[in-house]
Amino acid sequence: MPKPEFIPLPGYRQFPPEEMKRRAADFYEEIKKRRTVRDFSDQPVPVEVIQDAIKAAGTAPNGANLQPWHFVVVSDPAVKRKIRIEAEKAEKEFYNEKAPEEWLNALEPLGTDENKPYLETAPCLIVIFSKNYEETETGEKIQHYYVKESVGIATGILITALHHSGLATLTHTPNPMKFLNKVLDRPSNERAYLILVTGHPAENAKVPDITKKPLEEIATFV
Ligand code: IYR
Repeated sequence: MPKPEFIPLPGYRQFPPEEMKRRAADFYEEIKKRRTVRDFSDQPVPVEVIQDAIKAAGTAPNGANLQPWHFVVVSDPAVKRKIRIEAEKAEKEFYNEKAPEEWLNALEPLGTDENKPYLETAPCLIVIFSKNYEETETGEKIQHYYVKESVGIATGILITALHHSGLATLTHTPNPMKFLNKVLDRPSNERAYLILVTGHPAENAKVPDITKKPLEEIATFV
């Protein structure tokens, strides 16, 4: 990568403390309404919303600014169907054979199982791929760094952006996910990271009545 010029921080705004506190509190009020949804309606979503959310995800801090990610947006019903069939195959094995008892017990309160109808019902599946390296047109291999961390942060921003637009999401990780390279025709340097099921919640969508740990439990101020 050529050495960039250094420029004054673009678009930075400092807020007076009171305004800063209000903004922080407002954002918490907004983001705490995000819930993982498993009942989706088939109502379509504007592609511009998905495009802007992915652009937001693409601003994530990442290793050496090599941006080790690729997002595949699936709305074609035939492709969604293929993904559902393969995911349910993998999940059937997970729930019935591979998952240790302790893991199944941990999942019990969430009521998940091998059936994944939302992979077809939801209008949009965003399949996130991580890239451990990149190959240039001349065949040169460019190593990527902190790939999992980078893609995790980008995914967090993507979820936040979609929530901010009024869409619901579900992070789905069929195990294993190798089939996604084949179904979506992605190259071997890409590895499926997760499927972000995206859309509007079904009218009667229900979520488990669970809580988040309080601040004292998740943070220490020294
Ligand atoms: N991938 C499976 C199992 C699963 C695992 C965890 I950890 C969850 O928080 C939820 C589900 C599935 O999607 O059902």
